[in-house]
Amino acid sequence: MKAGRLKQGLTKQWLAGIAAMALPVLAWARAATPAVEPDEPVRWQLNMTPGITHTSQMAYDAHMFALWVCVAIGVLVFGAMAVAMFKFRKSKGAVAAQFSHNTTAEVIWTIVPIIILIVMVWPATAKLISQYDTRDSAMTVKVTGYQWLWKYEYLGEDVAITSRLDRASEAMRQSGRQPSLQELPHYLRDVDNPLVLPVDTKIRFVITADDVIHAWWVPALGWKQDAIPGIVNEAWTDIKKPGIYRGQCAELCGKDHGFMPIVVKAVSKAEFRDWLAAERAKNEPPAVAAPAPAEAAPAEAAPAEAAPGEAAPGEAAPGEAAPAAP
Ligand SMILES: [Cu+2]
Repeated sequence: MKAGRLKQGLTKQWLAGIAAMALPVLAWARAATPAVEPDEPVRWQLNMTPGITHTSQMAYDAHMFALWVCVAIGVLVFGAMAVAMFKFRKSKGAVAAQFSHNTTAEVIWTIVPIIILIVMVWPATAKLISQYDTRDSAMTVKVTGYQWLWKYEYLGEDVAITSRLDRASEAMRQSGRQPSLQELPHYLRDVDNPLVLPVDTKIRFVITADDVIHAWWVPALGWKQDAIPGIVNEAWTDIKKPGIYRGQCAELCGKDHGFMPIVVKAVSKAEFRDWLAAERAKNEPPAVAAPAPAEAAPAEAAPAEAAPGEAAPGEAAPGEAAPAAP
């Protein structure tokens, strides 16, 4: 009788505990994001998204393949355990087998995992090699990380832009107020000048930094690349869907590390050509001035609010910074 009451009390305690834990989760789930952009994660999302590039699709495929291999192994192992526990239990009179060595069993449990690993490694390696193959790209963008903004140079196009936290987010963060999703749906995730890229184009990136190590990361593209001073890293992408894709610096780079977001605006090829022409026109000297020398570096023609590290000695001209294709 006493034990029964104790058990009842414990059950009540457990139920109350679970309910208390569920409350914040439910509240969090109800606060829906107002505008969901393509490939943005959504609340209660269980799986990763396939992304919008070749690389992200490959990562998704590798992940799904590995997941189903794990599911099959899980079903087999837990199934065998369940059968062993229920069919051969002591109460049914089962007696434990006595054996110390079984060469056949040992060979099987060595060979089978090796085969499974090879089956998984083979496609994963092919995907990895393809991820690093930057040959045959149609254009190159040089990305330079600064404390705390990004500079994008369209190599060979005489166009360079700097991209920093948008004014609305900056003002909100300086004010110390608590922003709401309605007021600023992309608080700390918006920039003044997004990186405009064409869709269905193989774009090569050369990525470096001017001061400390940063990392350029847009999850929808499917990769993240370190931006290291003195080193030029390479990456590539081919965006399949026009849209806005957001990311951020992924390397702790100083006090404003959390305030240097990345925004990629993927547009059609025609729209991109128009945008590029408009940017180039902005950088052209006024008609009254003497014609600029042909070798004027695009960095000199950058907007007025140029990067702090702009004039740093030893900063290579965009063309020089691009390493020869492997
Ligand atoms: Cu950074």
